[in-house]
Parts: sequence; C-alpha cells; structure tokens
Amino acid sequence: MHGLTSTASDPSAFLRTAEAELLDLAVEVSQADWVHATYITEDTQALAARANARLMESTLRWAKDSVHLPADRMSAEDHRKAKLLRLSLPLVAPSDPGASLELARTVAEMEGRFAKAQYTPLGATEPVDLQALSRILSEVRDPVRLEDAWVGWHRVGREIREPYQRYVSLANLGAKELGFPDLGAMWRSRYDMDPDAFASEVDRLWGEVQPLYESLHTYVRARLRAFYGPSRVPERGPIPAYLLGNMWAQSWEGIFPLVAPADAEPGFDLTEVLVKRGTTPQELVRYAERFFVSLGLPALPPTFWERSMFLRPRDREVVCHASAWDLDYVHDLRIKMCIEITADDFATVHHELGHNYYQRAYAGQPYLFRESAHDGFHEAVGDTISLSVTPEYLVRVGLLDEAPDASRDIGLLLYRALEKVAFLPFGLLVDRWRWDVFSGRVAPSEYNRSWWEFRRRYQGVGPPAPRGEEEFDPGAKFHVPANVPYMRYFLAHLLQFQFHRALVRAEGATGPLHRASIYGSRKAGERLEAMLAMGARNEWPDALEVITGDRRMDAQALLDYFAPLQRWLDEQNRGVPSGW
Ligand code: X8Z
Ligand code: ZN
Repeated sequence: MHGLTSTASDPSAFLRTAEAELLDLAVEVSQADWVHATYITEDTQALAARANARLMESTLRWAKDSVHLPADRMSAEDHRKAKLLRLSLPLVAPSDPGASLELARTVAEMEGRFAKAQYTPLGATEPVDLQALSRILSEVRDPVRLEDAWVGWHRVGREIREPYQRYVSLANLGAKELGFPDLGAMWRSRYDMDPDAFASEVDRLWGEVQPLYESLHTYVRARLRAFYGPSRVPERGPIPAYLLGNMWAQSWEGIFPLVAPADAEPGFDLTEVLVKRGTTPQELVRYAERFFVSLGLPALPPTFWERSMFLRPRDREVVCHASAWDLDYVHDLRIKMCIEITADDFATVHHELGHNYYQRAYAGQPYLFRESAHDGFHEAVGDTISLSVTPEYLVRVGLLDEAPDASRDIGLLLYRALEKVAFLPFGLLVDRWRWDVFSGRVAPSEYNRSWWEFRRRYQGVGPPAPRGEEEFDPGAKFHVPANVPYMRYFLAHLLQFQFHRALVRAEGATGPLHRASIYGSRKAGERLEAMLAMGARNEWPDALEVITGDRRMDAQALLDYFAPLQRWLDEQNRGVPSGW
C-alpha cells in the first residue's frame, strides 16, 4: 500500500492516495469524536480512541513514506502537500504496537475527566459543573466565595497530572519519529517559518502589546484594591487570579462593573437586552448566521440546525467547551455548545460560526489544504465579525433603540480591552509553558511551580495560596488535557484587529475603528471569502496579503484600535504603581 516504487514514480498519485485514505479515517474520527463529545460513556470513549489511533497510525506511515518522494520532480502544490502531511495532526504516537491506542485513550480519558469534573461551592448543596463555577467567578463579588469556587474547580488538575505525563512522553516519541525534536517543535513548525524564528516572532509581537497590557493591569489592580481592600490586592504584586472575573483570568469583562468609571459605561448591557427579549439559543446563533449572510456568504445548511448541539442535555455527560465541526469535510457543519444567553456567548457563537464558514469555504480544496492558512487564522475569523458588533450594528438589527454617543467610548473600549487585551499574555503563556514541558526544560516534578512562574511573569497574576506539586493547575484549562495548541489564540487576537481594520477600510470607512462595522458589506465579504477559500494551499503571508495587503503579523491595528483608551489609562494611572 505504501510502496516505495509508487512514491518515486508518481508523487502526485502517491499524495492523492494518501489524501483519500486519510480523509476516510478523518471522517470516522469526526463521527466518533462527535458522539463521544456529546455523550460521554466508556463505550464512546473507546470508539473515539480507536478511530483516533487508526488515523494517527496511518498519518505516521504516509508521512514516513513521503520522505522518499523525489523532491526535484514535484510540483509546488505537491511539495506543500507533503509538508502539510507531516503536520496534519496535533499529535502522533510512536509506531510501537499499541502506542497509538494508548495515547489516544490517554487523551480521551483526560478530556472525559475534565468534562465530568464538579465541585460543591460554598452555600450550595449539590456539586456543579465548570459552567456554573465560571458564573460564580464572573458574577459574585464576595472574595471568600470566589476563592472557594476557584480552588474547587482547580482540584480537577490532580487527576489529570498522571495521564498528562504519560501523554507527554508518548507524544514526544511520536513527534521524533516524524523528525521533530519534540511535540512543541512540531507545533511550531506549522507556521511556514523556522520553528525557532516563530518563537522569536511571538516574542516580538508580545513586546508590541506588553505596554498596553501593563497599563490595563495597573488600572485594574488599583480599582480592585479599592474594592476588595489591601488585604486581598497588593499595591505592587500580582493580582489574585480569582478576582479577575474568569476561572483562568484570561479575559476580564466579568469585572467590568467593578472597574468602569461612573461616566463611562457602555450605556447598555447586551446580556440584559438578550435576556429581556427572551432570546433562545437558536436565535442567538441566527444573529451570527445573518451577519455572515449580510456579507454575501450563504446561509448555513439545514443539517446544521438539525444536528448541532446548542444546549447542555440534562440526561448525559457532554464536553461543554464550545467547538465547530465539519463532520464530512464538505458540508456537514455543526457547532457544539452549552449556550447561555449572555453577551459572552453572543461573541462565542460568532467565533464558532467563523470556523464553520472557513470550513465551508475551503471544502473545495484537496484534503490536505482543507485547513486554515495557519491556526491563528481559523480562530480569528469569527472574532473579526464580533469586532463589528458595535452599538450602531445592534441598533440596525433591532437589539438596541439608540447607540450611545461618543462620550461613552471609553466604556466601550475598556470593555473590549478587558476581553481582548487582558487575554494576550494568557494566550501566549499556555504554550510557552507547554513548549518547555515537551522539550524537557520543565520536568514533571516542576510542572506546577513553572506554570505559576509563567502566569506571574506574563499575566502578573498569582494563586490564592502557594500551590504544590500535588496540584496540576494547567490541567484545569480545557486545551491542556484536550491537546489543543493554544498559541493560535494569541495570534488570532492580533490578526482579528488586522482583519477588522483592513475590511472596514475596504468599505472606505474613516471613523474610529471601534465604531466601524462591516455588517452588510459585500466588498468586505468578497475579500474575506477569497482568503477563506484558499485554505492552506498557500503559505500564510499570501493569505494575510489577500485580506490586508500586508505580509506580516503585527500589533499596530490593535494598538490603533485602543489608542484612545491607552491615553485615558495613562491619565488614570498617573502616580499609581505599575508592574509586579
Ligand atoms: O477555545 C476557544 C473557543 C473554541 S476554539 C471557544 N477559545 C479559547 C478559550 O476559550 O480559552 C476562544 C478564545 C480562547
Ligand atoms: Zn475557536
């Protein structure tokens, strides 16, 4: 099947055969993963693990055979395919008998443990899930209850630590067989540049946004100190992570009411508006679909509405973490989410549909190109649309009677910064930490200590009390047990501002970026679609150029967007200690 002769004699045919076999196995993986994620049992876990193991084994074999392809007799397209073949999975096991199944089982088990974890918070009588605990983190202002919910959820890491270590060793061996030093190097090789150069690239990007993040941190710390008092919030040290309105302190809009100055609220509360109107989860998704349709993209297929999971079922365990799927890699699009009627989930449904519209647009490509330009692009599409959810847009779709005037702009910008700027260091550090874990720079005996070093260094946040090595706090974040690379979100948080700026300017808009929306713009839609349809056929700078005219990722668009806020923060922070 994987004969050397066919490799050498007809590279295109070799790659097409590989694609056909991998597509079949990938569809089986989607089906098994979908059933597992929407109905967690021993059996669905076993089925998902088996399907994943088969895909890993096949990918490894084809990738190893492809080494013998005659480079000098291959088209540019086939070169790209051969390169992507080796990088098409976020994980492979070594070829030893049973290793793929063991690795796939280990990941499925970690995912299951994460999905099923519960804790009975102070004042409750029943254990509750992550969603309910997250609601405490964002809504409750009693620091004792906040700390309790935070500590309670983080217990989940303890049972993930051991399988995680096994996963690290197996996944590293698999990456080595594919010719990468370790799994982190394999992940960093998907960016059309030298993996070390990519690491420097993200440092450069972080350097561009770090001053803005520090200004926000300084401002928020002072406000939280005023609210919770000096015994909870230090004047100069890291902010306790449980006070920032989110389980991982990754985005801070939950504490907007605590830090918003009196004269600068956004002037409306989208959650309240949606709840008052009795919006259903379906309708929430319809808003997002209508936005894409307004750009000239097609409506979602009827099967999307029949097969998606919008609500947490009462009678079974599911993976609630939101995701978007294309089960047959053509048009079986779906999302899986436990939707709550909030402004947060309003943004998340746009995020998820961004994935679905990307998948739809590149479905005509050969299998190995049915991917985004790089994974940050996939994460940026729906968020770009969310940046167009301005007050004026909400008025146009009937969710708001009147847009607040420009005097409320600081409120709008501060809210956005709590969402987007606060996220940046977290987006960066999850994989900075994992890269060190995979390379062995961080030994298992230091997993938790080093995790907190990274959180302190980049985010300037700390745990409620020292955390020992019996804990495994990275395991309390979905993407760690689920083996989802995370640097994509850091990149997406910069790219979405680059996309937004380019698309609103394509329409000729000249006003402030935070009041500009591409809603209803066919021109923006065409540009977006042109980029989406390329899939992974070209190197990512080509895709970036199609949409923005630039070939480099940079933070300037984000800094332009927040420039008025930066000036305002500088005034607020005068005389306030900064840094940690
Ligand atoms: O995982 C997600 C999406 C699915 S790709 C809901 N996000 C990251 C997270 O929740 O940690 C979106 C923002 C960052
Ligand atoms: Zn996503």
